[in-house]
Amino acid sequence: MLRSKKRYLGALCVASCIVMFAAACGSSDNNGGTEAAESTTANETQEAAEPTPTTVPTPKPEPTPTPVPDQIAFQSDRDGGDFEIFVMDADGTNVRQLTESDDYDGTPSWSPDGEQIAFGSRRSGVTEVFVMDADGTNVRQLTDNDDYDGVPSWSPRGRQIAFLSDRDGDNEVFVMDSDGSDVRQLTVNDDYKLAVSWSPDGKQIVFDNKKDYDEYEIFAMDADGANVRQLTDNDDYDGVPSWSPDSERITFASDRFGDDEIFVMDADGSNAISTGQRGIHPVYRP
Ligand SMILES: [Ca+2]
Ligand SMILES: [Ca+2]
Ligand SMILES: [Ca+2]
Ligand SMILES: [Ca+2]
Repeated sequence: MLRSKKRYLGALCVASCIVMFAAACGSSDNNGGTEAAESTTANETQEAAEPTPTTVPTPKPEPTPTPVPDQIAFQSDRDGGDFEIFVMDADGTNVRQLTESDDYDGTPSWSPDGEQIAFGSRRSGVTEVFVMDADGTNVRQLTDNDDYDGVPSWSPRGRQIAFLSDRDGDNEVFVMDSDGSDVRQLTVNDDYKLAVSWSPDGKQIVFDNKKDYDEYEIFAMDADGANVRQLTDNDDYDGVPSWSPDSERITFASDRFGDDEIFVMDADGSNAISTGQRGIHPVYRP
C-alpha cells in the first residue's frame, strides 16, 4: 500500500509539472493564471489515473571517473649494490619495488598502454632486454646472446621495441617485435651509442652517436633504418635525445657552451637553442 501511494504521488507530481509547463507556455491572455490553475486541478485528477507519461526525460547520473595517478618508473641502488626498478606515483608516494635480482636492473620503458615495462638486466650474465608486467610479475627475457642488449624504447603502438646492442662490436640500434622475435639491425658503423628514442608518431627513431666523447652527435632515421640524418654537428657533446609529444621537436643535452645544458631543436636539427638550464637526460612529458 505504501509503495502504491508513493507511486501515485510521484505520478501526480510529474503530471502537475507537465501541465504547469504547458500552461505557462500556451497561455497568452490575462486570465491565463486562473485558467491554468483550474485546469491543473482538473487534469491532476484525470491524469493521475492514467499511466505515467514516458516522455519525461530521466536524468542519467554522470559516471564517476576513477582517478589513476600518473606513475614514474625509475632505477635505484637505494638498497646498496646492484640496481633495481621501482615505480612510484608522480608525487613521490606509493613506491613499489618491481625487480629483485643480485645484478643490474635498469633503463625502464613503459609500453604505451602502461601494462608492461621493458628493461635491461644483467641477471643472466650479460645485459639483456627483459619485459615484465607493470606490477613486476611475468618476467620474460627477450634477447639471449653473449653480447650487450639494453636501453629498450617501446614503439608508440606497442608492437616493437628499439634497443641498443653491441653484438657487432659497438652499440648499434636494433628493433625487434615486442615478443623478442624478428630482430633487425638498423645502424651499422664503428661508433658507440648511449640512447635511442622512438618518435611518438612512430615514424622516426633518434639516437646519439660518438666517435669520441667530444664528438657525440644526434642522428635521426626512419623507423626502418633508412634516411639517416645528422642533426647536430660541432666539436662538443650532444646526446641523450628525446622526442616532444607532437614529434616535431627534440630535447637533448649539450656542453657546447661549457656545462651540460638542456637544449631543444626542431626535428630536422634546426633552431637548436639552450633552455639555459644545466642538466642531462631531458625527457618531454608524454
Ligand atoms: Ca637487481
Ligand atoms: Ca645479449
Ligand atoms: Ca658497429
Ligand atoms: Ca657534437
